[in-house]
Amino acid sequence: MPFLPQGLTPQMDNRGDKRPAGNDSFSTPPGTHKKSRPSSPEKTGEGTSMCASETAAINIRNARRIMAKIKHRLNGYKNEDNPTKKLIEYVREDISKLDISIKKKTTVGVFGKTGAGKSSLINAILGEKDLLPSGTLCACTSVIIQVGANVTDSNYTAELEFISKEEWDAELETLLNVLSEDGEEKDGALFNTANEKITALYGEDGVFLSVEDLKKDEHFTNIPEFLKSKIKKIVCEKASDLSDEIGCYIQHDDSRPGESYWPVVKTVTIKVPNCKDFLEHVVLVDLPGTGDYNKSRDQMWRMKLRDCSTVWIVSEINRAAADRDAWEIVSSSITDMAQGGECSSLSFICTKTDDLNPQKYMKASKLKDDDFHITPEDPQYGNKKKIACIMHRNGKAKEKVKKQFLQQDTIKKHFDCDDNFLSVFTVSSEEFTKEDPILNQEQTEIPALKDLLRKYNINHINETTHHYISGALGILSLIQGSKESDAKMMVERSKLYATLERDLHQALGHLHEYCHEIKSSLQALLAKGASESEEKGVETAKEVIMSSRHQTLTALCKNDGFFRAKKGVIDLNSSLARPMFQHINSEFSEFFPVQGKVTEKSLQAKIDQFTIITEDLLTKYENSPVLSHVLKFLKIEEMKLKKVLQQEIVEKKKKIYTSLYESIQKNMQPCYKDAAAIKGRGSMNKKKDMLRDHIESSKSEMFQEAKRNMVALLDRTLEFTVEKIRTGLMESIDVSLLNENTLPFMDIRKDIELLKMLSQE
Ligand SMILES: Nc1nc2c(ncn2[C@@H]2O[C@H](COP(=O)(O)OP(=O)(O)O)[C@@H](O)[C@H]2O)c(=O)[nH]1
Ligand SMILES: [Mg+2]
Repeated sequence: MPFLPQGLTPQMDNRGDKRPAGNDSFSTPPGTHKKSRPSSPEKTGEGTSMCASETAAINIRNARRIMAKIKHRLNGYKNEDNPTKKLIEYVREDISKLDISIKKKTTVGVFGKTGAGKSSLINAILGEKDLLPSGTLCACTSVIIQVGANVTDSNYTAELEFISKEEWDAELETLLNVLSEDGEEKDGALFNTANEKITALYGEDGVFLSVEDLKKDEHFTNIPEFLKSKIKKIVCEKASDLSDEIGCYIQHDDSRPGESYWPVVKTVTIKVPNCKDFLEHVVLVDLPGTGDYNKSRDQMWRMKLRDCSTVWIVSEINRAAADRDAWEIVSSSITDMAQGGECSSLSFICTKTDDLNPQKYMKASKLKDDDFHITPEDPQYGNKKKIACIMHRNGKAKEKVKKQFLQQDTIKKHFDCDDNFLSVFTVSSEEFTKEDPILNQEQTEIPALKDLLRKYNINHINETTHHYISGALGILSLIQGSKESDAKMMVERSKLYATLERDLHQALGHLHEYCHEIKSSLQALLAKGASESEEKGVETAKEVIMSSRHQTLTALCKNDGFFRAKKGVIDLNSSLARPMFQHINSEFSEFFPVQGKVTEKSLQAKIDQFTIITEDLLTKYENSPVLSHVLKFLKIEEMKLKKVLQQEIVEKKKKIYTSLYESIQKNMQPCYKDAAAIKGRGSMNKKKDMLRDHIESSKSEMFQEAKRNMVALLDRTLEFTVEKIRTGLMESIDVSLLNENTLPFMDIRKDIELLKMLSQE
């Protein structure tokens, strides 16, 4: 069958890709700067998701109102006796706690080389073609840009965070060193970056100034915030104004030497109005792939990456299928995304799909007009041909990228890659933004990406809403369960208390056993890994040292063993630690999976299974007018506790995993510092010797210490988990069963009915 391109054959489906049918411009909220697009067919796909988020938002508002009323009514009981007062206080506090966010924002990491089209893509998604500056030839800055929604007013804002003045002073020394190197030791890429940084900040003559002169505050009168280590805030009414203002902080501009400040900027956080529906709980982070050896920016880069729940790899469609670099960036940072992070899916985004010459494309692909069912007589022939070619190439690119992904062994090894793990998009930001596009919006696939963001946003809202409403119902159950307390009931209460206390003790015992098992298992793997690191790790590290050029070596030392060069990452600590990591990686992923799939062996599974409020118990007390409510309250408290733990464990597991690396880095640090300070003739060899000697002399202790630290951290996390469940549940059990306190009668049947209705929507 000949290939029938989309758009020409409306009856065809989306060929299995994940794009939901939807057309963007017709459901943008009022006030969004969007022009109408007559060439696009109107669809309502997005409408449903908008409604869902709106409903959830209304529900949570209503639930809050109900709970505020309850709190207010509790205020009326001021003169109660002591135990009751305490109970009232507990309930009031519990209501306030419902508002504490249980979920952090979803971070989307946008990866890609300079020029790949990241900024244009983000602009297109935001519907703000002028927001992020795009397209300058030498935009090789390494500023991290975060974009989120401004939900408070209609301004465009930016917050700039600078590196510290001390750090810049230290970097200046390195930069001048790089610039003064000559002959064989000169490293072109480093030299250019150093040159650019100095000229950007100080102008053309900067390179002739001494370190002392360059350090002077007078160069920074335009950015007093940098000297004071403060955040600089910029607020504008229009996107283009903000773009103009932030340009000099994020972009290199050859034509304005001395007026760019990007070398001292660490992150820029931009907030955009009118995008609440897809960015309220989502942050897009532009993670530039270019390297320059700035320590704190590198740390920030890794920290941000560890926070990403999904990563977008952006690459031009022309290169996409063969873009080794794009996969390389991911592979080289894989553990910061997997075990050391919380990434659970990847999207590969092929950009600039409109950039195509139909004649050449058809010739190269051996395609004829017939294949596209078009004839030159058609008045729309030219456009139809181009659209057909674009869609044809898009289809092919998707296949190729997916095929290529199958060969990415590193990535596959670290992630549990099911069919949903990778999605591929073929986008044209240009066509999406143009006044007279030939592709309709759907074909540009920008709406599909926006839908993806919207989905993250809605998930967040739904989860928060669910948490609030079920928590509120729990509290109301407690109120209902605290209003009757004759002698007979007190006996019943004590009986239930004893049962729960016993069951809790028992269940925690099982959890403890499990913790012990995973601890010993990790310990054993680490021990094996440590002895292998002593051999193989040390060997590889020495090779890295020996094969590094002088400036790379210096950069490596200045940057505590980690250097993100333009060509890729060089990491001495990783080389040392690799065998240890290799030994634990797969088991570690089993204990702490992040991809929503809770493996049998995982701590999360054990927590999920943990319960002392069993179905049997609920049935047994089903008809008790008081205790049935108490149990409902406890069940919900238990659920809430588990939910909070789930998030905390993800954060803790990242720390456990990275502790291995950090231990080794810490052990090496004094040596890096000393080596970096060696100057003068023959300094390269002296540096190499120093590094090798240190590794050799400390290897027997270094890896053992890393092992001990990791096990200790794991131990603390497990202990924390068990203790949190114990104290949390015991407190709830105490408050609901132990005391003779009763709440004054409050008729809350209506409120419960209302909340139940909200929870079902
Ligand atoms: N034809 C075409 N050009 C694009 C598209 N997206 C970006 N570009 C161009 O590609 C260049 C680099 O884009 P930019 O967004 O700055 O890339 P970044 O460095 O990854 O942020 C600019 O000249 C853009 O105009 C697109 O969809 N189609
Ligand atoms: Mg850019």
